[in-house]
Amino acid sequence: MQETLSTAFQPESPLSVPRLQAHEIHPEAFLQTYVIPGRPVVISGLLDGEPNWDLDFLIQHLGDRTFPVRKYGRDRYQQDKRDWQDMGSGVALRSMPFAEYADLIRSGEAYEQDLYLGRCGLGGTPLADAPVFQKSEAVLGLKGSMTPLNLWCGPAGHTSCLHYDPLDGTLTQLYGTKHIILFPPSQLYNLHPFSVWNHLIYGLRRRAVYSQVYPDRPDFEAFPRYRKALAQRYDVMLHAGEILFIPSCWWHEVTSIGTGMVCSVNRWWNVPLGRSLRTWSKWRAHIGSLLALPHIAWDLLSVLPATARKHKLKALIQRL
Ligand SMILES: O=C(O)CCC(=O)C(=O)O
Repeated sequence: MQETLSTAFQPESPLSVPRLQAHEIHPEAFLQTYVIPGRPVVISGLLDGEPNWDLDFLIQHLGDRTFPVRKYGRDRYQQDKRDWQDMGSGVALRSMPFAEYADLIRSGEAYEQDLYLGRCGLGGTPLADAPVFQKSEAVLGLKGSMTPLNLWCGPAGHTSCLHYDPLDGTLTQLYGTKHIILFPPSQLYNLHPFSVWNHLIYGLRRRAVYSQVYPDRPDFEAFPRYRKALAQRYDVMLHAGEILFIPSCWWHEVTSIGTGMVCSVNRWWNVPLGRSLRTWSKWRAHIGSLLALPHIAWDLLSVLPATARKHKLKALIQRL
């Protein structure tokens, strides 16, 4: 299988995210130290005894379920992001049963075309209520989940580009390793985000929560403020059995490393009110979504008379 592309640029001294062992955690202390202020943290030892979520395990539990697979295309990362017409959940989708996608991973085609199974809800599948998640969420004292569990799975070498989410997230690593670059919300403008006005033209295909910078191949001439952001860069290697708490509006770029398949599950959580109100990035994301509404309404209207209406509606909902 393929090796991950080597990176051309290394920051001088990235910061590191604190790590906790499951037995050290008290839910109230976790809430006060990490959730209320919004600090990222890696937790180990909560998934001990969990079976390997390798391809055979996933085929056994999800093989006949159909998922929307994102078609990124491998040459995308050679392009200037300002030329991108879509990103994240806005990219073109191809629906297929998980077993078929697994074949594409095994044959190397998923790597060649950068086909990624991103943010696929596990609701209604045999893995939806896997006890391991209930146990780990209870230990962390997390309450107010806003979404079901989502699967993020694909070939090593895939990168989910630098972006932020308006909700708190827990990313649970189940197979393989992901390299995650993080920046705090304070670096919003130093990361040169796409403008919110993009949403008027592109709807949710080009999002204001994405950065125009490649953090490991920066074009300092085009994006000079990125130099300042580097002083606030954190790097994490998230291994199978570890959970990363990503507070709302923390920027993250996630790269699957090594060889073969890499798999995680995430969930998003309500943000404590005080932090939610004072984080401008969150408001900005919501303003972007509001500006996208006319475009979404237009997409909906144009889908209604279409022949493959059900399929196109599904693709639209996946983007939201
Ligand atoms: O694992 C990935 O590829 C991306 C995950 C992500 O963006 C998240 O958990 O918020």
